[in-house]
Amino acid sequence: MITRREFLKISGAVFATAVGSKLFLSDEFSQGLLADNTPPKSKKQVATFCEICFWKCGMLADVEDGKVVKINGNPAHPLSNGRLCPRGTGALGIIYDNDRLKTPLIRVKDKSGKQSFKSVSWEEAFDYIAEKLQKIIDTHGVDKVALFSHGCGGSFFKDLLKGMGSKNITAPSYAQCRGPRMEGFSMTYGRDVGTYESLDIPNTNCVVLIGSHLGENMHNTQVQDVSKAIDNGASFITVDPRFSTIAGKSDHWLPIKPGTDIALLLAWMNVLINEGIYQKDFIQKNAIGFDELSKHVADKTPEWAYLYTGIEPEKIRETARLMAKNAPKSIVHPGRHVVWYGDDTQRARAIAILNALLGNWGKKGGIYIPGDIPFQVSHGQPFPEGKKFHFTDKNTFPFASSMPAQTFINSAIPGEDGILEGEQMRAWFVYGCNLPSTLPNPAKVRKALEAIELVVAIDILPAEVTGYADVVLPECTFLERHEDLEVTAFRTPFIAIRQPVVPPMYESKPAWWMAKELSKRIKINGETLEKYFPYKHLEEKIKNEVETSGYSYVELKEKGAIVRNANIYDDSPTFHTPSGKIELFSKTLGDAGFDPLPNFTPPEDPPEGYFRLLFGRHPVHTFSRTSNNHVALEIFPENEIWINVEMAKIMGIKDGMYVILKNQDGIQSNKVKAKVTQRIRQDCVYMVHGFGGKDKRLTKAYNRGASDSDLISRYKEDPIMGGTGMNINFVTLEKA
Ligand SMILES: Nc1nc2c(c(=O)[nH]1)N[C@H]1C(S)=C(S)[C@@H](COP(=O)(O)OP(=O)(O)OC[C@H]3O[C@@H](n4cnc5c(=O)[nH]c(N)nc54)[C@H](O)[C@@H]3O)O[C@H]1N2
Ligand SMILES: Nc1nc2c(c(=O)[nH]1)N[C@H]1C(S)=C(S)[C@@H](COP(=O)(O)OP(=O)(O)OC[C@H]3O[C@@H](n4cnc5c(=O)[nH]c(N)nc54)[C@H](O)[C@@H]3O)O[C@H]1N2
Ligand code: SF4
Ligand SMILES: [Mo]
Repeated sequence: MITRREFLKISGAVFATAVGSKLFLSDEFSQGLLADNTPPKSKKQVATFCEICFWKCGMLADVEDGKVVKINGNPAHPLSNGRLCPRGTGALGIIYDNDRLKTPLIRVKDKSGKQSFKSVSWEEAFDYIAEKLQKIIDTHGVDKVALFSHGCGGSFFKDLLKGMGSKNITAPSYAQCRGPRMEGFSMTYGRDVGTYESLDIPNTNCVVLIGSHLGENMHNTQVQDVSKAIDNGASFITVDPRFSTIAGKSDHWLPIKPGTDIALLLAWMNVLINEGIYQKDFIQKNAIGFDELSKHVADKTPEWAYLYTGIEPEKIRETARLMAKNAPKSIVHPGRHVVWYGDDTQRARAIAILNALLGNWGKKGGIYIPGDIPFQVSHGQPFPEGKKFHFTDKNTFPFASSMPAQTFINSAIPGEDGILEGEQMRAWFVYGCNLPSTLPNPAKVRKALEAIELVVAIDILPAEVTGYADVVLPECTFLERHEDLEVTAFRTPFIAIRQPVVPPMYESKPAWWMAKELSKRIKINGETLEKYFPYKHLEEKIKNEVETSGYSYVELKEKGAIVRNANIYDDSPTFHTPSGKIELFSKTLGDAGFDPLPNFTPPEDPPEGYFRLLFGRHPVHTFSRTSNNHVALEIFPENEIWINVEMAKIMGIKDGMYVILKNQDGIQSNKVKAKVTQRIRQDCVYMVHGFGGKDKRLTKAYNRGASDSDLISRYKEDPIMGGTGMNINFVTLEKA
């Protein structure tokens, strides 16, 4: 068999098949490392942290003769406590994936206009980007340059953009994920609950989950916390249209009608206030707007909520009393992926208010105050003020603390969405985001990717998004690179290191190096941007930071983390809201023309014959990131569509049968296996996100299961902060 490198030596180019105006590369020439059965000559263990999701657990990698053979949880790292989730231990399937990007690629056209990717040197790739980008900046302005980013290495490209003077930095993990929660909690308490939700689950007596499907949503530490709470006898109340894994471990499963959670939350408040079982002293001392809230929920009785939610009034009362009985050791989980119906900031507000009535802020078994660890970041040159793209009014949201990613899509195509010819965005860097499977309305995302003059994709795999790029930069995997230190406020605040476990394979390189090399080639006002990357090697920077902060770099390298204790409870917490109190009633929202207290509006019902399409996580997969990982695929090879047994019977659909989904706009899915089950309501169907790969270059992901994203042709924007509610699509099922 011929290896890719030999092949490139022969031809200097890689075959490609054109799709639309841009192309997908087919790569039949990759070949993995051969298994070696001889006993190892050298063995070592290296500490680092994971990047298979963004929880960043500490790992210890066993390396034998330069090859990673096993990945373990780091006992000295507070996010893993010696354990990893199955995705973390399956990281070998990422580093040794034959389909990895191996060299930089540039899109070229032959005489007949046919496009293909050409494998080039790093020099050539950088020079190509720099030339195109410089022209765009000089002609159209730096405000036409943007970055999509998800993951640690994105920070170096953020610095590159900031150095250029562009403020156009977006992440789908905001408006397609936890943005509404951030804004809802910030408006109520003056801060969000943080990336590592500051929930004292191990010490609590009652946890309420509004859809959060912990255990399938596999954030390691939180799942460990949940099992501690279960061992301690804590009560769980799970609200989910689907009997999730955690519903199976709960005292109460409330199979709510999708989209009606605000009604339930208001009814719970009604019970707590009506029966006088809320934390009165806490509210009196810490909150404003109780009288308004009290009036607001007076008629939101359990009987009222029953009409919308389908949850029996007595069940609503019983569960309200259960949370009140345990307060303040009682937590309503704020959720994480909360962009569901377009009224998501208001639902987050309702959750925040309910938590306030339980008086748990700063309390043991409640929402703790994360502790900080002293640390001195070394900065390069200060960044210029920076310019933002002139977004249309429709794409501007009053309370968006980050830029919603879909507004970038809406700024790419001249003649659409009010973007005039010549005023569109021109250059995109895409770091670690697979845009067509991440943003709603993927048809439009693909069109935008085609319209953008220069697309640079930085990825480890030939993910679909790279098929739309002009230049593809192959990053080495997280096991092969340094990153900035992870300095984290937590129950036990810590500093953690990512360092190469083995050297990068192929021609792949770390993001810091790419951004630094590019910085040498781009000039603003006659000066290059290298001053924003004031180090020869990133390790020099992090070592310096650790040592000037008074810690031992040797210790950090060896242990993987430096951990401190902190006092995380506070009986007199401070709230950085305008009033300095918890704002049950939000004047800020009211003044901006929004409901100052959350209101419930019933969602649109599915049309006759249609089901609401719901989606979520699987314990061994992360989005499309693991859809090509053979270790994960051995455990869960393809996604399924969950359908209620009664509905399946009526439709003649049997368990395990392949079906095609068609949405309200006529969009069809790949074939996908039906999972006929009692564990879901009759009005909705459910599937795991991240499947239905379309790109043949991902040999293992190609054509496996169906893509939820493709069926999300509609979304409803949250007018407060721009979150894209994606649970508003409906599908029918037909036998395949
Ligand atoms: N339909 C639908 N859409 C969703 C969701 C859903 O459930 N359904 N979930 C939403 C949520 S919660 C979120 S947070 C977002 C996440 O969406 P994104 O921010 O796009 O994140 P991922 O899907 O993880 O991005 C995957 C890309 O990162 C690449 N990658 C993996 N590791 C590395 C690396 O080390 N370096 C680089 N440079 N690239 C790497 C992968 O190959 C892949 O192309 O999606 C949202 N969109
Ligand atoms: N294994 C694994 N774990 C992950 C990830 C991963 O990719 N893989 N991704 C991580 C990321 S980035 C995020 S943001 C989180 C996301 O994880 P979560 O925040 O837990 O959220 P979702 O994926 O939106 O939740 C889907 C659940 O909500 C239910 N649901 C749908 N509609 C409704 C409704 O109207 N009301 C209620 N009450 N429930 C509803 C669904 O049935 C499903 O059980 O997971 C994280 N953890
Ligand atoms: S939760 Fe799993 S995938 Fe996420 S960082 Fe931890 S080990 Fe990695
Ligand atoms: Mo997310």
